[in-house]
Amino acid sequence: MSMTATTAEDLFPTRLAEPSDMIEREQPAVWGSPADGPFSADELGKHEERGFTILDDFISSDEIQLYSDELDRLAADESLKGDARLITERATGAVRSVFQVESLSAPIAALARNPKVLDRARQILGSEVYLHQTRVNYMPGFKGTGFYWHSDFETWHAEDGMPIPRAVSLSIALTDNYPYNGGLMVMPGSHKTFVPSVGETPDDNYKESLKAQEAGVPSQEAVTELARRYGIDQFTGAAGSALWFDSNIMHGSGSNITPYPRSNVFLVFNSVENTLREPYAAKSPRPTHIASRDFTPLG
Ligand code: 6CS
Ligand code: FE
Repeated sequence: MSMTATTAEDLFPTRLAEPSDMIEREQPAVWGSPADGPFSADELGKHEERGFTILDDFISSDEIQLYSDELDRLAADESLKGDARLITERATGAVRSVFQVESLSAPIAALARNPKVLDRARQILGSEVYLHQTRVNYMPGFKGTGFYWHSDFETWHAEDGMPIPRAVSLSIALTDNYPYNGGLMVMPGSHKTFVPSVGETPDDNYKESLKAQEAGVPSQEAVTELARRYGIDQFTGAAGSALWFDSNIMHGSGSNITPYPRSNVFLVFNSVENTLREPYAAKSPRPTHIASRDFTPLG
């Protein structure tokens, strides 16, 4: 099999009528080498094996303040009310996410080009990269709701037309992540296994899926099998820590009934050799504020 997607062949059939076998992925998670950037050989090896890397103190306290101020500004921005880029909580109407945030915040646009970010994204993906999706997430205390288990790549493949899992996400924590305030759970190593989902993609699925994902999630049997194979880890870390994770890793989060809110900046880099086509399992592509079709390399 070719490592780059040069044909329109669908290597990851999903949103199927019937359950089907899991697919063992042939593509690596790490496409570059130690000489290409800041990650050491050891870090790259662990990233390949586990599908994620945590870097403590990735940003300084001044940077935490800068981006937190941007989050506060965006959440309070009256001109964004009713804007498609703003996603609110079903139950409370509180701001849950703001998408395409690099177009709304100069500091976040600059962050994506900061060498400590961009050089690592390029190193993992072994090519020039562009921004597939960006957002800031707000999980309030007491009433924050999580996301059921999913692979991001499953959605990006089915609904956005991303050919193969050659994308990496960076989540930078702006608040402390404890085991108990709705933090992300991941299954280490699960990025190697693609779980086809059952059920057609509803029209305009994105209007609901960014509040609570229903289409494209794995069956309970599949989650049970993956947990048996890989176990479950939780991302904890102080504000300023970074989580780099593979596009296909199985992850999810619970709700947050603690008083401690959780917020992060979330940047998804895709390889310029893996640009989007037509969706593999949806009638029409999602809007570009959720899945960019501007494939200009970051530089
Ligand atoms: O839709 C997206 O692009 C992202 N959001 C959800 C809830 N699932 C897939 C992916 O993580
Ligand atoms: Fe996700």
